[in-house]
Amino acid sequence: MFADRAQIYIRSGKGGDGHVSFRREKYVPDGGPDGGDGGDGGSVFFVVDEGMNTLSDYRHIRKYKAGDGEDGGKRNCRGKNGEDIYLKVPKGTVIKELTSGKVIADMSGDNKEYRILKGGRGGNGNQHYATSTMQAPKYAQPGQPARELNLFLELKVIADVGLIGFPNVGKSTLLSSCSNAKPEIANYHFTTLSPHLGVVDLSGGSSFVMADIPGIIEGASEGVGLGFDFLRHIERTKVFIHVVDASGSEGRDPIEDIETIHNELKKYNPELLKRPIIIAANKIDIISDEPVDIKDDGEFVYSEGYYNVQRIKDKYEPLGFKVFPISSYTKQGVNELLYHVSSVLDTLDKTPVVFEQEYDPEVNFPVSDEPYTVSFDHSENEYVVEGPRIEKMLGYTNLDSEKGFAFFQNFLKDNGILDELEALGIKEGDTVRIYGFSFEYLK
Ligand SMILES: Nc1nc2c(ncn2[C@@H]2O[C@H](COP(=O)(O)OP(=O)(O)OP(=O)(O)O)[C@@H](O)[C@H]2O)c(=O)[nH]1
Ligand SMILES: [Mg+2]
Repeated sequence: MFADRAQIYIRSGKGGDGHVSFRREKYVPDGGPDGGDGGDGGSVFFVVDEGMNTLSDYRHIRKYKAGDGEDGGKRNCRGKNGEDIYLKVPKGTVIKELTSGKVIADMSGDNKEYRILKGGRGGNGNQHYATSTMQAPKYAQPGQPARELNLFLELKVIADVGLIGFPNVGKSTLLSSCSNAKPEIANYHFTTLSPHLGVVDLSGGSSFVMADIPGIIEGASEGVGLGFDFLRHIERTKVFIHVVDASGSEGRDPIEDIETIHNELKKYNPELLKRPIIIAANKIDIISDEPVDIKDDGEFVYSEGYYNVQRIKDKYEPLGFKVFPISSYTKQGVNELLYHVSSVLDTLDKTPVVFEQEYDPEVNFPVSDEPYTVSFDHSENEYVVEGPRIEKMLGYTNLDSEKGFAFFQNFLKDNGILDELEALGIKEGDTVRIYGFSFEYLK
């Protein structure tokens, strides 16, 4: 099976702990603190690899961990940073949080590299905590914890035009006849099992990308056939070419086929039906214009296929669909179809369909309800907020980013910590210390 979905687990590196130690030198009796800082944990990145077109690698290996930062050492020795990891994915991969299904990032367009989890910051060694009143600090900051995420990766191809239709109607034949793509073509259903992309170059300079997806059958939107696996790939395409077998060579009625597929699209995502759909009435080369019979009154009777193109036009043109009789096989009518598609694309917004972020790993994570304390440190003239909950929160939050900082401020507010500081008499401009970070208090 085509691997265009995968579930993986990722973890960033833990920050190394700061070290507690004191200088010991000959002839120097009481050395000052010289505990080094912990190294930063490694981050996890996603990068687009233009050469990749499936997620199959992620089916074999499902756990990815960045390196932990090393703890700090004696003599101001800083721990080594943990190794970052870069996970390569094909262009068009949408990264979602597994349980909520919310989009974290869409690796398409300009988004070629995305840091999904930042490694934990290394903790400060005790050398940072020496003050005029505390010359031998026994405190060193622990490194920030590692963070983890379970992800769902989905490849949604990027193309301007999507070929849709029942199996065996000639979608792949059409793609191969007008582009550089070489999809498999055969006279059986579900020949195509994965999307193929081809670039269609028209004389005159315009070009577009066309995607051939596997055939759609009734129930596809509920998972029949390969169901969702297929429909997902046309979510980004702006225009559809709906290919039907106008010759009726398999004994099905093309109008019923069109209705069935419109229904499946609607059930899957009603937005899809709002996009332009152009009908390609295919296989006209095998529609015979020889009569098969003559009525008593002398009128010719033709095969069913003979009437199909007109029936399709009569029904769909008044509804606003353009109908092009074509043969993917002999290429009859194909150019007219392609030039029309190109002119429709010209009228549409060029920006690709991109999935917006719904979940930000920097700010969405479980908040514990462990205790915290708020106090005033008279010797330092600072307000101090501490406790396991605060430390954990701080560990998770990237205070260097504006969003992370705003999030942490909200956290302090929502948990009543600001109220407690106020109750202790804090004033604008006073200093608040939280695990080695100092902030000026602003209302
Ligand atoms: N005579 C004739 N045969 C065609 C035409 N287009 C496709 N075929 C034949 O129809 C069969 C199916 O063609 P494909 O292009 O594989 O059809 P498909 O829609 O991609 O099928 P799936 O991948 O199974 O969904 C093949 O045997 C083709 O040679 C056409 O215009 N005329
Ligand atoms: Mg095919």
